[in-house]
Amino acid sequence: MDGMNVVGDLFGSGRMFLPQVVKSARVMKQAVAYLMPFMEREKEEKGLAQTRSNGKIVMATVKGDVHDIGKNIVGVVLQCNNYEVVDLGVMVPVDKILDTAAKEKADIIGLSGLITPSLDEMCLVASEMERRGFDTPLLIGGATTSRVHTAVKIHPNYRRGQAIHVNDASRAVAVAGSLMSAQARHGYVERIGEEYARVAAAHARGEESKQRLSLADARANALRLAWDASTPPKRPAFFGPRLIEDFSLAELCDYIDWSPFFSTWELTGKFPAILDDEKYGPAARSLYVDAQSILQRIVTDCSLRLRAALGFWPANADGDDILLFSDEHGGASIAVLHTLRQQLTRREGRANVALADFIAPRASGIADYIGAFMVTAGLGAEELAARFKQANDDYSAIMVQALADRLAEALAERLHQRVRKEFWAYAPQENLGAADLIAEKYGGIRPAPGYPAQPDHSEKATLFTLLDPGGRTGIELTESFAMWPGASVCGLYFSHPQSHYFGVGKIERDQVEDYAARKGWSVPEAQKWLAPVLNYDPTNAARAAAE
Ligand code: B12
Repeated sequence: MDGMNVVGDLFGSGRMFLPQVVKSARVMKQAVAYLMPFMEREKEEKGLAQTRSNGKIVMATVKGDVHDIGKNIVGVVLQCNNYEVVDLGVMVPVDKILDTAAKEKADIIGLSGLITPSLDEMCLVASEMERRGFDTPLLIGGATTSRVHTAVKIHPNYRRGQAIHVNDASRAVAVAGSLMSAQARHGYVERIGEEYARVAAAHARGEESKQRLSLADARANALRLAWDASTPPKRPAFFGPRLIEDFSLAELCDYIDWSPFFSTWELTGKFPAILDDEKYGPAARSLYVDAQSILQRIVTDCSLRLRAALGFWPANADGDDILLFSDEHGGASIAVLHTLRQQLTRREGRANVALADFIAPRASGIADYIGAFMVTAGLGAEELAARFKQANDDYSAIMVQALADRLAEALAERLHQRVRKEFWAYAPQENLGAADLIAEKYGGIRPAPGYPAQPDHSEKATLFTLLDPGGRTGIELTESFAMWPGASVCGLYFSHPQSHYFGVGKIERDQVEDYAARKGWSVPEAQKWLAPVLNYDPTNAARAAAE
């Protein structure tokens, strides 16, 4: 434990990096597991008191969300610093989190999540903590969480205690330390409270001045591509959904984008340059060697299973929606994909884009097409990671998760390449290397529901119905539209050479009402799923309407 204190100090002062810490934790855990029976016996014989931890933390990925790599990393780092961590896993309902926290007499509660619907669930946990009379500090982490969201949306639900955003593992120890210190705690919580009040006030001031274009004006400035019957969009090789099974883990290794892998381990920089980075180089090289060795084991043992489904449909734009047809003779559409339009004021000559602009409008009479896909590389990942955890090897368990995520992205990349060259074949001669693929030097895009071009996660439900009605991929959608297994991706294919990625940005109430009508939702329902992109506060708007 003294050794781990040194590791903790070195990590805190930036002289040791995350992979080295997690690796040290493995030595510590395995040594403790060996020594524990002897230590217990000695304590009993000598009548010694139990050694106390620095504090107890109950952690969970919230209901509806499946992402836990960040939480797992934080858990290991806290354990290294002598905190007792009760990890409840993923998709944990609020009652289980709070009942466990009460039963375990937790000093701190920690929540994690990947996608924006989880932010709402975090607000719910905070308000339940208020209702049930908790005053335990509430730590918030995960990709879409932020200091502003914590200050503006989560903390106001929890006046009895303090919600605190923690953006990475290295900060988690300092925050927990301040909260557990009898001397520092009061001042620390007070400072955070004041800081969040300032953040919330600045946010409210910023909101007032952010008027956007009306939806009508934004539509008047839509992107108008030159649809020309003489160069019609290329027809795909087949229509409808298909399961594609001829992928191998080995072929995917060449399609891995390694840069995000290093950022997962808090080593930021572009691959392969990071291997020679002055600061991170040695840690990055050692991590890369370990990753390669586990990856080779996964390939040899086939311990992760790949699944991919894709499909193509005749399609035409109808305003901001995209209508899908079963065949090229038109008729009634079999599905509607809904898209959102940018409402920010654009510079002269720049359009207010929606994804629907990349598909030929119905009125053009031009036959156009759209594709969709869903892939996973995560089947088997949970079991493999659990085997490593069982052996007190969190380093390899986290590595498995990080590699499964990379393989899911690699599968999406490889499938998209085959779509361009083989299935849709609008670029059969394309010949791009791995770096060019990562740099997206090809024609066409594959935007995913949840990404900035389509922030509405619920659109995944339409893709699932179209692509995998029988559930043969093994990928499941949770109530928050997260995909299980975690290492899964789904999205759309657009082939138009001018299709590009963009961010919808914030939208106004007029678009929310229009979108709700198109989706068959009530306005409050639309506001719930579009919460992160609303350019107004629905609670203020409702209050103003009532006054
Ligand atoms: C890797 C990644 C993936 C992987 C892995 C996902 C998984 N296994 O769940 C793959 C490629 C599979 C993927 C898929 C998807 N992704 Co993704 N993904 C990312 C990416 C690039 C990094 C996330 C990550 O793993 N970071 C590394 C870990 C270690 O960091 P972390 O989780 O944030 O944790 C750290 C801190 O937050 C903190 N922390 C975390 N938890 C806790 C808890 C406590 C108590 C504390 C104290 C601290 C703490 O400490 C951690 C360690 O430093 C982000 C973009 C980004 N740069 O953040 C997008 C991102 C999260 N993804 C996004 C989306 C939309 C998706 C998809 C929905 C896309 C799609 N339609 O297919 C899917 C959903 C997957 C699913 N299972 O449902 C969006 C989410 C935006 C939104 N509006 O919701 C992002 C933000 C990208 C973007 N810019 O739009 N994704």
